[in-house]
Amino acid sequence: MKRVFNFIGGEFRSPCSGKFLEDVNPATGEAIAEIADSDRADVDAAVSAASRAFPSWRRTPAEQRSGLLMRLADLVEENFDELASLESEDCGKPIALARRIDVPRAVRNFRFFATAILHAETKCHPLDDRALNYTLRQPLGVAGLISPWNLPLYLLTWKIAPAVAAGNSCVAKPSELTPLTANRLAELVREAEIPPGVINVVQGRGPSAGRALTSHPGVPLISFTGGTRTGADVMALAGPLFKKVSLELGGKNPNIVFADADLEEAVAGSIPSSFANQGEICLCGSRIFVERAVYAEFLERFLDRTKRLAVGDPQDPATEVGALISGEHLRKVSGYIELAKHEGGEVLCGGGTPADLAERLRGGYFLEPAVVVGLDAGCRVMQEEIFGPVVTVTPFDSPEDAIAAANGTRYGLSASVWTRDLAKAHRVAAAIESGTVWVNTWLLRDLRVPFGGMKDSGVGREGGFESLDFFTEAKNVCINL
Ligand code: TXE
Repeated sequence: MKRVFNFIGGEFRSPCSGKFLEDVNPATGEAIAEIADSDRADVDAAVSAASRAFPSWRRTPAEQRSGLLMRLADLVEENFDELASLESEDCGKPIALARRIDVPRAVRNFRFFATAILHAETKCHPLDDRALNYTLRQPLGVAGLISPWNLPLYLLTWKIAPAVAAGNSCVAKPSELTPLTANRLAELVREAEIPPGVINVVQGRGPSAGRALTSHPGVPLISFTGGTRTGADVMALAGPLFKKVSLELGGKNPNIVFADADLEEAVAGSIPSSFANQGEICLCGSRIFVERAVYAEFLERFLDRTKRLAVGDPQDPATEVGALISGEHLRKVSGYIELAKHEGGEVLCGGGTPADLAERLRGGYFLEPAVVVGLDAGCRVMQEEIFGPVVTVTPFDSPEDAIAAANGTRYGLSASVWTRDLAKAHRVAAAIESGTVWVNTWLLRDLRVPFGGMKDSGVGREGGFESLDFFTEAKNVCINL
């Protein structure tokens, strides 16, 4: 079986303990690789390698750093098909989605930050004729980058690219559930001739490798994307060490459809916002609120489309909904469908195993997309992040109702609003407590804009120059005139 090692100081190394974990294909339930089950000793080795690489990397001219990252972007693009296939096999997502979103976005992440550093500017504050204050932005050292399993290559590169473009070295810890594309990326890092130690990858579990990285005294900065509970643990470990921390956590995002919306567009947009990547995207709109006048019509059209989604083999280009990440996660999501019934909801479609799965997919973690109605806004199914293909649809009577319902959870990551009334769109967008509000669209990302969550959805903003700010420290130089 294929073995996945750590990538430390430009070399692939066995974990110090000699232990490996199984990596499972979610579509079949079968092991496809063994991955390094790293611990503190491996993290120490990776941080040492990154610390040794940092002084010369930070002095490497921006144009040269940029050139190396552009070369890496080209290599990701040259290996597009292989990476898309690996991503689909490792996390159960439809290959069409990996081709449309994950791999192109990884290429864009590298190109975006490789070019952004060529245009960086700094501020100068003249203090009358007495002094000039200018801001020097400097890299911090070794960046600790912890990423999840739902968009493995996309989110890993969203952290690596700005961190190293800004002149830091890094230790990345991908999710233990999806190690394969990070491993392939490490091979491409070597092929791109990025100096050894600038980008290191430590594979393994959160409680061992992840915690060791978060608490390592040689790592002044942690960028984390994952579950809200894990984020709290990361903060608790990093806080007393005064690390710079960015947390991108879960969501329970509202998707609000007003009666004056283009209903066809709202329905068409609500399908991917509910079920893309099996609902395993933190930005998915898992709570749909529809103005009562069009509720019945929306629901009918939405149900019709949901029932027609092609659920099955992730490697089939026609598949629209693949397998959930693990058996444990499938049980958790299915548990919420049962809970919805107990809480007084009605499951109008989905929630079962697709009937016509091929023989080799029978051990996979598939779930038909489910639509639930009739729940109260305060119940657990409408409050807790499910992170699967389960969506609630609820009517509302006024913009105030919709805003109150949208804001009535502990989360605040993103929202969608569907309306033709421009003034209403602006008013509602301003009132919703979330880091992003999309109007008449979903998941339309511009890499220049700040990205992150309010409330329990996270701390800090990344995106564009804000990412470069996060991965550097501002120093004020005051020149007495
Ligand atoms: O994520 P974890 P899990 C949500 C979603 C999901 C839940 C749990 O609701 O059901 O989180 O998912 C590493 N110290 N999201 O358990 O555990 C871990 O190895 C340091 C939303 O898979 O948060 C992995 O690399 N690191 C989310 C990463 O953290 C730790 C995407 C994320 O894993 C650690 C994924 C620790 N104590 C899940 N424990 C989003 N915002 O997109 C784990 N890790």
